[in-house]
Amino acid sequence: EGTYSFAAMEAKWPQVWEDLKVFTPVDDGSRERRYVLDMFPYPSGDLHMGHAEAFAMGDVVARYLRQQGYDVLHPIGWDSFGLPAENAAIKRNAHPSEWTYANIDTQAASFKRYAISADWSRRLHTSDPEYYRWTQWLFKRFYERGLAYRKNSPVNWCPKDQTVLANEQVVNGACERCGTTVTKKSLNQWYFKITDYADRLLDDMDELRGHWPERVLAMQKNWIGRSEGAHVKFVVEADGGKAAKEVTVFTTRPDTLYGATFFVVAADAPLAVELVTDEHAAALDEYRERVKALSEIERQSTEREKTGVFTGRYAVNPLNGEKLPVWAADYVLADYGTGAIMAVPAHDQRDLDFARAFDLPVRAVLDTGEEDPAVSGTATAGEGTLINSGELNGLPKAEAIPAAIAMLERQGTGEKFVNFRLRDWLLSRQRFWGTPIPIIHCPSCGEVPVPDEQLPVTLPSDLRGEDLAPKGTSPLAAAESWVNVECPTCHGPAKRDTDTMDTFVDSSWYFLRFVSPHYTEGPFDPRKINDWMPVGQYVGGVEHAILHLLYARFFTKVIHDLGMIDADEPFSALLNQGQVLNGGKAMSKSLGNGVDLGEQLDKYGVDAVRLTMVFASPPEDDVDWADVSPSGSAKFLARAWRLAQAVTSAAGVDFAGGDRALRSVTHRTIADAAELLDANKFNVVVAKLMELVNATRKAIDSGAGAGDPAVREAAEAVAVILSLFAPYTAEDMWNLLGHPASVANAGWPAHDPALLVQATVTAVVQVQGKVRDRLEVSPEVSEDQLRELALASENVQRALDGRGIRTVIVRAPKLVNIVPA
Ligand code: ANZ
Ligand code: ZN
Repeated sequence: EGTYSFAAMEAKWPQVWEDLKVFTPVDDGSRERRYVLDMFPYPSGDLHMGHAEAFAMGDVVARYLRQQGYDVLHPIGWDSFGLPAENAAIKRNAHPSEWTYANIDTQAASFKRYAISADWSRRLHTSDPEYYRWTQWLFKRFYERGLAYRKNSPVNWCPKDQTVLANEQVVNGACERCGTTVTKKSLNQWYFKITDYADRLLDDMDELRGHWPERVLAMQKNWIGRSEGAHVKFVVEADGGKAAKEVTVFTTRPDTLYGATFFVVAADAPLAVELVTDEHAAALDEYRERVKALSEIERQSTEREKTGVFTGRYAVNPLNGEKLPVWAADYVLADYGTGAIMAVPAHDQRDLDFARAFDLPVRAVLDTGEEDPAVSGTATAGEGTLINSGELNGLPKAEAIPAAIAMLERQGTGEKFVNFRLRDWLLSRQRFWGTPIPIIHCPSCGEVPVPDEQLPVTLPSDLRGEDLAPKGTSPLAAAESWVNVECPTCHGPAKRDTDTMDTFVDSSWYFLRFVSPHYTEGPFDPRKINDWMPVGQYVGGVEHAILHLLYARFFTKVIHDLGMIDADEPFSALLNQGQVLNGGKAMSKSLGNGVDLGEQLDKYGVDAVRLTMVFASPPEDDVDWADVSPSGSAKFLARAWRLAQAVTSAAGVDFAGGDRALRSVTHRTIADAAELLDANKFNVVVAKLMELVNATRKAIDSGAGAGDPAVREAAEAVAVILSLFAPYTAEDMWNLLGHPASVANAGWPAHDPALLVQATVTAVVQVQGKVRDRLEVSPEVSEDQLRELALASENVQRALDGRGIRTVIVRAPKLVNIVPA
């Protein structure tokens, strides 16, 4: 008799699984396919508690689908380009690949110990030339379609990391990575034209509703930020030595045009400088300096007092010819809409605050029944009818909007316009450890893409340490033998583009590469891709709610448009697992509340840690490690394991003659677990499993006994269901029960619906005191049900022989006595 030893199991089973290729899909179409994917890790150090939680959840899904008979693709790889490797290389005078691949090896060993049911033969790393060759190839296809382009533009610049940041990487005006205040710099940068896909990215979210967390969809919707309204052209009159100029505004409220009393341009936009008269130029300059020092958050705060300067110019309202003073202010953003607005203080609070600060007129044009905003200081935004608005008077707001647009269109001064908050994706990085942009700049030919057959453009291997330190230009610029090349078109001297790609590019298509990671003729095998895509269940943290998921959706749509895949959404279902906290707070160095995953695994075993992650809460909720009990999980696992040890009947025994009460619990657990798993209620499944283990133990100790076939049936069901959460214990149980490895492919046990109903009792039916029938009924049968069943009995009807009924006495569930009239 052995005792439960997680260490012995962890030493024994991984090799068996590897030899049997248990987690490699057969991929031959003989079984329906399912693709389950966890967001791939970044190789910083070893795995941590967060990985342990996320990958436990994804593995439950993969293992469950495998038990259900699907051919499951559950791959693993690494998102292995990125800044931390480069910083480590600078510090250690090394090449970033050394740090990266050493960490990957560490993490891979931990994943294997953690028994992720991954197909290791499909392992990929985005920093491998075999991978980034195809990232470059895809970039070229985007480029050919006009979806990758270069433009000179002010960009977010981190003075410490010396690199450009995407808007998304600027958090509260500071660099997401190092917290340094971000400044602006003008650079020639590569962009992906994601804005071309804004409508589709928004509309196709309908397909995802119900399968993705509502909160993620809401965040994407808000990020895309579709606003319906109009573009309206105002002419800023010639003045102060400057010529007249047409300036367009974006407004969602063209119905309020008659209520515009002033005009505002973004103070930090070039337009402000262009418009200002000489007289006001110095004031504007000074104001612009002040604005630059503010963070985006401060600028957009509605709490802050409104500031601005008059430009000395007037804009003419196209509908009524009124002259509106043009101001420059920071509450109007340079990079939203057109960077200029018509201000309607009566109906827009920001404009009203500004009007009150600078004593500008307020004119209500919508009668909403509320107090006059000029008096109350509160802009009115409700429904109402138009006033003070010429030909629009009397119209309700909903009709006035299209009417105003129609007037503008007739005049040629405006048109309906849909504005998006979404910006094009800035993908250039002036860093080393990323995918080189496959473009050559030739003095005579201009931008020349590197021919496909010359891909990949590999990173030079001789740059290391200080060579990689930020200098404001890409470190690649210093690698002269790498930079200077022959132009593929004219064969004259030319230079490689020295920027590398945002690592979000690498992660925007890795799920496609997993389908055929060793394919050499393209990014993926066209004969295979539609077999697996889209991913049926994607699992990852909510921190990727916007960028990664939006970019992956964009890539998938473009690749779909290239005719390369059928799917135009990459992830049919998304699960955001919660975080692992300690003491109610996220684990962090500064709080010193980090929990080391390796130590937990050493102490409690892999299975106990995995089970705890899953059992502690629904998968979407956070787990507070201070509140959980891996030792409780470990005790439960040993208890389950001992069931298998106790069973004395032989494998293959017919369960039919087994104890009915225990069989009923087993079959109910199997049926409930499947339903709960389909709804991602993993924690409840574990609770049910605990009940089944208790019931089985009771049957062994004080009921049917260890030799009863029902006990074997229960122990086998425990092993199969447990294999989703605690693969080592389950495999060991399966082995004790006399089955060959692996329990992972045992198949989900079928449940017998007849066994789901509880055992019956016998109800006696009497007519005039004589027993006329016996009915098998549920112990829960109601009086009414039992009365109906008794009266429906043929024997009873024969005994009544057409007589009416005086009374029926029912004592559910045992007795019915019928007294005839
Ligand atoms: C006149 C007006 C009257 C407006 C009114 C609103 C209410 P969303 O919905 O976010 O798209 N706006 C336009 N561009 C802006 C910019 N660059 N910076 C700051 N504000 C800007 O908002 C569109 C509205 O925000 C536009 O409609 C404009 O103000 C303002 F009763 O025009 B509105
Ligand atoms: Zn050339």
